[in-house]
Amino acid sequence: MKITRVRPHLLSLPLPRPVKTAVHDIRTVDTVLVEMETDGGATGVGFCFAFGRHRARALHALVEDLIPLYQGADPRAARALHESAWRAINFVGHAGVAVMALSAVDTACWDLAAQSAGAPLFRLLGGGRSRIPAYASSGLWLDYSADELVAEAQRFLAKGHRAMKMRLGRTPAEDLDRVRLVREAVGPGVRLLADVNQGWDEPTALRVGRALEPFELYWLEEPLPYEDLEGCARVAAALRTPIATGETDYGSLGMRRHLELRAADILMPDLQRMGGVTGFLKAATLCEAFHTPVSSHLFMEASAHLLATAPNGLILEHMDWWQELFEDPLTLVDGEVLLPERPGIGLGLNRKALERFAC
Ligand code: SMN
Ligand code: MG
Repeated sequence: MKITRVRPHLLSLPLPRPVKTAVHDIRTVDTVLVEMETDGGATGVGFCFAFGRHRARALHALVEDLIPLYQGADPRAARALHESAWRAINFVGHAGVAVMALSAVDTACWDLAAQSAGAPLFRLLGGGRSRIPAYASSGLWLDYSADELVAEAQRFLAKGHRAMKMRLGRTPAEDLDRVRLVREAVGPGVRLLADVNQGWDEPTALRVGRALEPFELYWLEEPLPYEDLEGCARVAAALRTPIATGETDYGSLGMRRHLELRAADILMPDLQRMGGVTGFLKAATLCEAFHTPVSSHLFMEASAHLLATAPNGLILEHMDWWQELFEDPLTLVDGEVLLPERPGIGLGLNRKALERFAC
């Protein structure tokens, strides 16, 4: 079995409305989707993205750079191919756009490896769970009015979600009021998560974090600038609410720094910053060795398989921005995502959407 063609598609996906967090102001999700074909006629899919077309063009160039390494190779050697690609990008760096581009290629390659085994990816990897708890994350943004927050929380419940994430980082008083409002709207039985997107300093995190404790947040995410791991460790040690971080760091070594410093209670490796399925598996195993649960960040399509595989896989971030690209998007039942039983990642490609979003 041989990879005969690797095709990167540059896409720009519009959002239903601009997205605002303490660090993001997003209008389009500029995506590079990688289609990888074999001589047997199978197609594997992976993608990476950035906010901004020029940044996505940089990703596209780095995917093109990796194509000669994969073309002609057997996709069942996904891990070995990742190893050679990792060595090849040494000079440009094991972080940033090179790793993000590798992630898309590595994920497409694993999709093919699982297809060739006739198994869904999570089964090829030895996973035993066919559903995984998920939390709604495409919403409850920082600029929503109080009415919009409540309406969206109710919409999530109506869709079957039993967990959801809101964003913090306005004034401390507003943050407290907004958490109270959403908690009252959803009731005590729903898991409510809050993401500060690095918007606080340490004293604010300690003060507001303590004031939030009566609302029983499932977790408090990225309270501090991502590089302040020591500060985050102090916040995690001081608060009763679990702290989740990790989405902004690169590679399993990035996760190791968090683990060694006990910077958080839960880590959330981001597929594209881990360098794809291969890197995510390493990160999840490392977390397991440190008795730390893992969640995911965006990329729910491949991450669902990875969390279903990891014994320490906790909960999946349900972010629907890319759903339209797939023929058979993931389905949610009673707040859990069902793992597709089709071979590979198992979602197929929606060709019409590829055309519609092409740049
Ligand atoms: C997030 C990341 C990227 C874009 C929007 C929101 C957020 C998350 O940090 O965890 O979903
Ligand atoms: Mg986040």
